[in-house]
Amino acid sequence: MEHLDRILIRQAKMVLEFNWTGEYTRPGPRLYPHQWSWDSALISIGYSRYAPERAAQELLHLFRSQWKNGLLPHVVFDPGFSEYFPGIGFWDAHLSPDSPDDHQTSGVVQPPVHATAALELYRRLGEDARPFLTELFPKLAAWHDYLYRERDPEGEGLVYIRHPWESGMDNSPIWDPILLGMQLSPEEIPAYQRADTHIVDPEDRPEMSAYDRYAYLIRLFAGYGYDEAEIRNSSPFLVQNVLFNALLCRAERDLAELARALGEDPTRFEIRAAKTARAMNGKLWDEKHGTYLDYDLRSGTLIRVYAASGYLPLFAGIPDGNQAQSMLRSMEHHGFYPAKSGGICAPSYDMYGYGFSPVQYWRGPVWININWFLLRGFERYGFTEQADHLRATTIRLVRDRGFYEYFNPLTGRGHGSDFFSWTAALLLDVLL
Ligand code: 9YW
Repeated sequence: MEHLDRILIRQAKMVLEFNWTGEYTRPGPRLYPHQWSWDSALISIGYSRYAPERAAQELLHLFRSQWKNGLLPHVVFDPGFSEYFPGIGFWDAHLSPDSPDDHQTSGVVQPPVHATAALELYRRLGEDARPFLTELFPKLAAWHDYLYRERDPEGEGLVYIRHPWESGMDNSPIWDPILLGMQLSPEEIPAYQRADTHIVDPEDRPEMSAYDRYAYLIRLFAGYGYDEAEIRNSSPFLVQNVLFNALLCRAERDLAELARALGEDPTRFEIRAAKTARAMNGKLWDEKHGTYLDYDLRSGTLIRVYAASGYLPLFAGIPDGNQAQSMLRSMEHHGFYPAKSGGICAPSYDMYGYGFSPVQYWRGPVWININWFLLRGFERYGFTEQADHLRATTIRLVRDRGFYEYFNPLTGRGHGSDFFSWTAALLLDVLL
């Protein structure tokens, strides 16, 4: 191993150590003081490589706040930190009979990478992981059952998200058509105070108008006591998201493998994973552009906005060989793979797209988790040259610029939170 890589590995471990609270790992020091759901799964993948105890603790701590109906909340609050919006009082999760009695959480979810993380740990630890798996397996199954039961009412194999934050890509241009259509009167906008724009440059963060809509949706859900049937009837935002369903499909397959390891029946997970893959190919595949698109259940139309998440089905093995080839061509053509023009891979949104910004969060910047999903996807399909290039780019970006939350795809400059945990964790996964 190269000397520079050894230094980088030491630094990455220091970032995770710095954010470790004794119970879970914060995504970043000031901006994100609580526990976030998909962050923890990705962080656990990094820990699996060198600190398996921590990997287990991270996931078990998160699942202790799972709701009684299986919902896994996107944030588990540390009540000691109040400088975060939206906090405990804005979510009012206690209005749901399903929320936990002894933990404070949000009332939306994030992409389900948890079974994938648990399988990663099992692969590293083998039989030593059995006690951890025995505890986590029923909770993972309840989480996936919740998604297929509550979020897929028509039994299509595609689950819906009901808030942009549930995709993990808060202000992606994918949501613009829906958010633009949500015309709120001043009385409909709840009173709130943002905390993020005091900590990092407001220019880098989502717009006020987007936050008004995020806040509106939260209060709408709280007003219904988080009753899913009521929300389904009334939420203006109801989307079958490519990223979420691709990661769910992969996680279902990984859960089936965990079931096999534990001597449980994997059949129901295998059947659901296959159904999700079929539905994605049937309903969300855009043959002309060689990518997958989100579907807006309210308008009954595909959302024709091209984002890097449209290529994540590669991570789950959903496209066949021909589709995968055409996805590769499409990435090059649509500015997601700007290697040839000297740009930095992979912008989160089409570099030539109308809503592109090199600094604004999910509207263009490079995110290490998206790169990691794509890298593992390229490897899966034998796209060795592209995988090598993406791996080298990702390592260089972090080595030269720091452990940032996201990076400008034109200049490489780091933005958002420094000492960002999943950047460190996924880099460790790539390097170790
Ligand atoms: C927020 C913590 C989270 C991530 C999301 C990302 C951002 C903002 O930070 O959300 O305040 O929740 O968009 O994917 O989990 O890192």
